[in-house]
Amino acid sequence: MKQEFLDLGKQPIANRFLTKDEFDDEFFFDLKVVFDKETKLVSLKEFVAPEMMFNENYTYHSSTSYPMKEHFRKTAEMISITYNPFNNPFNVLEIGSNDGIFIRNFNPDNTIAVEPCGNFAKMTNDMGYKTYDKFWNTDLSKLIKQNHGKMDLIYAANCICHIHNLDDTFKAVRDLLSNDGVFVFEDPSLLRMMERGSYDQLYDEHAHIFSVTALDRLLERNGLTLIKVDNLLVHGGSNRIYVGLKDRYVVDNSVSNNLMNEKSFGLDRFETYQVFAERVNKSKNDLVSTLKSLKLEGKKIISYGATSKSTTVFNYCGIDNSLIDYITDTTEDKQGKYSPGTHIPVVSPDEGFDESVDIAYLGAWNFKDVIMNKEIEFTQRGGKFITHVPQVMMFS
Ligand code: DWN
Repeated sequence: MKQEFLDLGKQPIANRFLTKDEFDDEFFFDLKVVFDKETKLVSLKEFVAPEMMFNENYTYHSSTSYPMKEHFRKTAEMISITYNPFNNPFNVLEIGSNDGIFIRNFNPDNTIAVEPCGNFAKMTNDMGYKTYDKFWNTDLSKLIKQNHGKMDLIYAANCICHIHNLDDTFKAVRDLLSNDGVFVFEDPSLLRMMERGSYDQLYDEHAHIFSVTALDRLLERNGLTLIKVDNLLVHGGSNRIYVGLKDRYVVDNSVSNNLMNEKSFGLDRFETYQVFAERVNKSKNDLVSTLKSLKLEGKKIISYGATSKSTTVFNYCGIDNSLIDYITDTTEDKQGKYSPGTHIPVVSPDEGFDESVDIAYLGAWNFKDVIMNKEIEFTQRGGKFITHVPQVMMFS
C-alpha cells in the first residue's frame, strides 16, 4: 500500500529550460510523494513519461563541474583497483553515461554505454565508446549480452533512481552480470534528504529517492545481493551501492550499519515522513518571507546555479522574477533561456554575477564549498548567500 505524505504542487520538466515561445504549451504535472509500506520505497505518485525528460535536448552536462570530474575519475580508479587488480580483460557497461564523465576512464575496446539522450549518445559514440541510444530494460540487456557477452562491471550514477520499473531494471542487470561481476550505482540518499530537509531532491527525474532499506528488499527479490554501501558527500549526500549475484561476495558491515542508522531515524515508519512534510511547509514560508523582506529593503537578489533542484523550490514556493532578477549558470545550453515553470531568465556568470548583486540564492547548494571559495570577492564586498538547506539562512 502506498501512502501519500507530500504535495509539492504543479511542477514542470525540471531540466527543460525554455525559450519565450515555449511558455504557452509548457507541460506540468502534480508532484506528490508516496511511501510504500511493504518495500519502504519513497517514490513520486505520478511518473512523467521518460521520453519527455531524457531526449536530445537534455541540458545537464555532468562534466560542467570540475569536482564531479574528479569524483568520477577517483571512483573509476577505486573500482578498477578493487575489482580488477591484475588488469585482466574486464567488460564495463555504464547505464546513463551522460557526456562520458565516468567511462572516459576506461578502455573503449571493452566498454559499452547506454544513454537515451541523443545529444550525449552521439558524444560518447564519437569518443569511441559503443553507445546504445536507448532506455535501460530487460530487452536491451538481452541485446547487449548477444552482441558483447556478459559484463564484469555495470555502473550507473544518478540514473537508477530515474527509472520507473525497478524490478525490470534489476532483472536486466542480473541477466547481464558475469558470475563474479559487480553492479555499482550511486544516487541521492533518502536519509540525507530527510536529515537536511532537502526536499528539492524531488523532481520529475527522481522517480524514487532510495533508502538502503528499500534497495535491500528490491535487490533481493530480483536475485541480487547488496554487498557494500559507501556514504558520499556528492549531490547533497548520496549512497554508492555495491551489488553482486547471490552468494558470490561476503557482505560488508557497512550494509548492516546503514540499515541500523535508517531504522533509528525512522525511515521504515510513515510518521517520519509526515513530520518531514511539516518541515518542508515551514521551509517554504521561511524562504518566501525572507526573500520578500530583502526585496522590500531594496536588495537585488539573484540565484546561483540553474539546477533541477531550484526548479522544485521556485515552483513549490511560487518564486518568480518579482523576487529573483535572474539565475546565473555556467552551462551554455541553459544561458539565454528561462527557468522551467517560473520563467526566470538564465544568464552566464560573466554577464550576471557583478557588483550590483546583493544576495545570491544558492540553487546549487550541493556545491556550497566550491562556490564560496570561488566567490570570495562577492562576500568580501558584503554580498550574502541564502540557502534553504538545512534551514533557511543567510551566510557569507
Ligand atoms: O541526477 C541528476 C543530478 C546528478 O544532476 C539529474 N537528475 C540532474 C542534475 O541535477 P541538478 O541540476 O540539481 O544538478 P547540479 O549538479 O546541482 O547542477 C549544478 C548547476 O549549477 C549546473 O547547471 C552547473 C551550475 N554551476 C554554476 O553555474 N556554477 C555549478 C557550479 C559548481 C558553479 O560554480
